[in-house]
Amino acid sequence: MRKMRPNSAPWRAAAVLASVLLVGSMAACGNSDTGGGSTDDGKITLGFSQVGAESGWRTANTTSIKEAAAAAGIELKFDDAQQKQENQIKAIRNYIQQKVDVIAFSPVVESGWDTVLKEAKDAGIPVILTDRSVDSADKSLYKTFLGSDFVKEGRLAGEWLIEQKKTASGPVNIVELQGNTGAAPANDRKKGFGEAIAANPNLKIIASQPGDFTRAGGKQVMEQFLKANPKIDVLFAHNDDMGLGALEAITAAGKVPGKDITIITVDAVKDGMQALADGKFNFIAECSPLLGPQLMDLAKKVHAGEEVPARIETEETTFTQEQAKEALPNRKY
Ligand code: GYE
Repeated sequence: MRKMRPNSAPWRAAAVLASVLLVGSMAACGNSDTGGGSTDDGKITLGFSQVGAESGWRTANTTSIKEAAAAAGIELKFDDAQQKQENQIKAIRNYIQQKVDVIAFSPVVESGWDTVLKEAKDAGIPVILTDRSVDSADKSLYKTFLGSDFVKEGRLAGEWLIEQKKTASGPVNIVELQGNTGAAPANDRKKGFGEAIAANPNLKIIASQPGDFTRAGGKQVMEQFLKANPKIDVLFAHNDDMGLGALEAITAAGKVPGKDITIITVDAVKDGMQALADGKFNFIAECSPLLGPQLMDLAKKVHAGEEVPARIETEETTFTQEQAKEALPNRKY
């Protein structure tokens, strides 16, 4: 298992090299006197199916992928599936038909991919999973999975809460806003958090519902939670956006976020970090969306038939309110 920060030196070096090559090839294109063949010949076409545009994380991820493709001289075909598996399957089938060199996608849910992945394999097109994984038993259906350890993120969130509540003598009522049903980060963050808080029987999840990773979803479900439960001590939201939506519901209910209700989220996008620095959130487990440069590097490697690690894990950290204040000025997303 290889761990590398997306902005670490080797990746930066790769990005610089890629842009040098790109500029070089563009210069060659512009010079018709060279007599050489089309420089487009060697250009890799990558078909990418994105989940949607549901969150700040997703927007940053899409930007990272588009910028990295341009920098690496890769022709990107991009499709936004609007959080629907059927749209992703359609996009992947289109890419197969168009005979792209490499297919990459971030699966909206974990199951139900075997048929389309088999079609890509039969067509000889390598597939890279990025951000989220699939539950296919046949690991030969894709080359690698690049992304975070979502179970760990949930566990880090739960461990922080255990530490905060270690002296609690009575019940601590927790509500949970889950990501979209069936998504790897929803399943895994729930699992990691649940396992960590099991260490203290006072900590109880009294309600847990999907808010689909959106602000609107977070707000709406939090309103229901507040109506149904007079005593809520903690909110664990599977991403910043749902936590930000929930803030509105909490304030409207006359409670003070970050004080009356402890709020823990995942991602650490700018708006989430601002809420943390402002004392409205209490803790964030980071999840980096800056996967573009690594993805382009992998696309080149699998296209060249090179072996790549089966799993590449993104390195991430956690933030308290104080740490958020320090990190905010340099936050890239
Ligand atoms: O946490 C959430 C987004 O798959 C890691 O999807 C991603 C998650 C991210 O909508 O904000």
